[in-house]
Amino acid sequence: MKNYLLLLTLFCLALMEVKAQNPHKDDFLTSDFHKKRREALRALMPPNTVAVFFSNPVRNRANDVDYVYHQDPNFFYMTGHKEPHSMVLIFKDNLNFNGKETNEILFVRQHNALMEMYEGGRLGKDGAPEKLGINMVFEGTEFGDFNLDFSQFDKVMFYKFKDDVRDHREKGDLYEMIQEFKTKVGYESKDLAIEPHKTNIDLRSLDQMMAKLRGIKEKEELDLLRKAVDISTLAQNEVMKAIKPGMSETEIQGLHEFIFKKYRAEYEGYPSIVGAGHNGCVLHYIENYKPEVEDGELILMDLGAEYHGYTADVTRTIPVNGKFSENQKLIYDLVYKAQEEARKICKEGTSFSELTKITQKVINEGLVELGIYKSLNPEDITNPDTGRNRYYPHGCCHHIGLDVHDKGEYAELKENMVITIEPGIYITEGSPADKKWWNIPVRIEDDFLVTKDGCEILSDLAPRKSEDIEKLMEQPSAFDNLVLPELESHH
Ligand SMILES: [Mn+2]
Repeated sequence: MKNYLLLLTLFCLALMEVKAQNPHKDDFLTSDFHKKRREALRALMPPNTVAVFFSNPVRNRANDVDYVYHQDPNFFYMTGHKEPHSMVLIFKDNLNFNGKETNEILFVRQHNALMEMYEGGRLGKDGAPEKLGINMVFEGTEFGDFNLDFSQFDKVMFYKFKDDVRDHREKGDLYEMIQEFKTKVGYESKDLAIEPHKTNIDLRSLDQMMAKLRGIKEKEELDLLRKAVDISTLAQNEVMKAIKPGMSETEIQGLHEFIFKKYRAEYEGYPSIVGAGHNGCVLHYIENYKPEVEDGELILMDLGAEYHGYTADVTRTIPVNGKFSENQKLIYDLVYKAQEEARKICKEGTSFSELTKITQKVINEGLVELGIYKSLNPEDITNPDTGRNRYYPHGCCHHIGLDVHDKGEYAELKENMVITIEPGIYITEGSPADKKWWNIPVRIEDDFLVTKDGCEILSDLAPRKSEDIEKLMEQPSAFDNLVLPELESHH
C-alpha cells in the first residue's frame, strides 16, 4: 500500500512537471476540429447545395493604419484560417475538379514579399493545405476565371454582404444618401443588390445552421472558454484588491488588461467597460475616461478576456472604497437574488424567456418593496422615452463563444450551451426614484455551462456576494507597491 501511494505521488509529480513545462502550448484548435465542423455543417445542408463563407474585411482606422484584424467567426469556425481576403466553398456532395474529387475549396491571399516583410508571412496556397487540412486551395486571383457553374446547385447559401456604411437604426443614413445619389446620377452596378430572379440564392438557411452548430460547444471549445473565463475572473479579483479612490477608470481598465495578457489572453473579447458612479449606468460605456474614481462610488467593470478566439463576459460591481453603503448593498443584493433565481432554473429545457422573466420578476418586485417603483403596473415600471423597463432595461442572457454575443439558438437551453446571466439595476441621476438611490449602477454577470439537469458556473473564481467582495477587497494587492516615476515635462 505504501509503495502504491509512493508510486502514485511520483506519478502525480511527474504529471505536474510535464504540465509546468508545457504551459498551454498545444491548446490551439486543431485543423481536425475545423474539419469536423465542416462535416457537421454538411450533415445539415440539403442535397445539391453549396455554402460559401467570406473572411472579414480589413477595416481602416486612420490614414494608412488599419484596425487590428479580426477574422469573421463563422469563417474561422469553418476553416481555422486567420487571414483576410479569403473565401471557402463547402459542397454538400463531392464534385470533380480537373480529375480531382473534393467537397471543399479554399481561396487565400497570394504571397507578396513586400507586404510579408511588413506584416509577416502569409499561409499562401502552398502552406494552407497542410496547416488547415483543406486539400484544394487556390489564390483569390484565380476565382475570377474559375470554372464553377453555380447554377448547377439547388441552393447557393451565404450571408448577406455587409453594407459598410449602412445603419438601419438611423433614418436617412449615409448608405441611403449614397443610394439616392447613385439613382440620381444614374449609377448602376450589378452587385448593388441580389437579383431577385436568381432563385437559387438563399440568404437565410446558413445562419440557422450556424446557430445550431455554434450554440452547442465542443469539448475543445469548452476548454478554451474555461481558460478565458478563469483569466477574466482572476483579473477581476486582482483589480478588486488593487482598486483605490483616486485611480482613473482607464488605469483600472489597464490593470485588467495587463493581467489578461500576463496569462496569455491575446485580446479583449469586446471593449472593456469600466464605469464609476453615473458612468456605470451607461450600459455600454467604453470611454472609461473618469480621471479619479471616488470614495463612496460603485464601479461597474464588464470585462472579458479572449483566449485563442473565445471570449469570456464577466461583470463585477464593487465599492471603490471597499465597503458597500447601506443603499448600495440593498440594490446589489437584489441583483444577486435575481441572478441566483435564474441560476436555479438554468438547465436543459428552460427557455431564454423564462430566464429573462424570472430576473425581471425578482427585480421589479424588489424595487416595489424598496419604494423605488410605485407598483408593478406597466406604467410605473416602463420608461416612456425608451419603452424599456426603467431600471433594468436590457436582456438577461446570451451565448458566449467566438463572439461575445455568440451565435446560437435562443429558444430552449441545451446541454453544452454556454450563456451569461446578467441582471442589472441602473438608477440614473434625475430619475423618479428618491435622490438617495441616484447614481447606483449594479450589474452582476457570470458565465454558465448548461448541463442536462442544471448548470455549472464557470466564473465563480471571482466572488459574487456583497460580503465576499468586501472581504476580498481587504486583501493586499500585488500592485500596492508599484511605484512609477512622476510624469513631468522635461522640455
Ligand atoms: Mn454580456
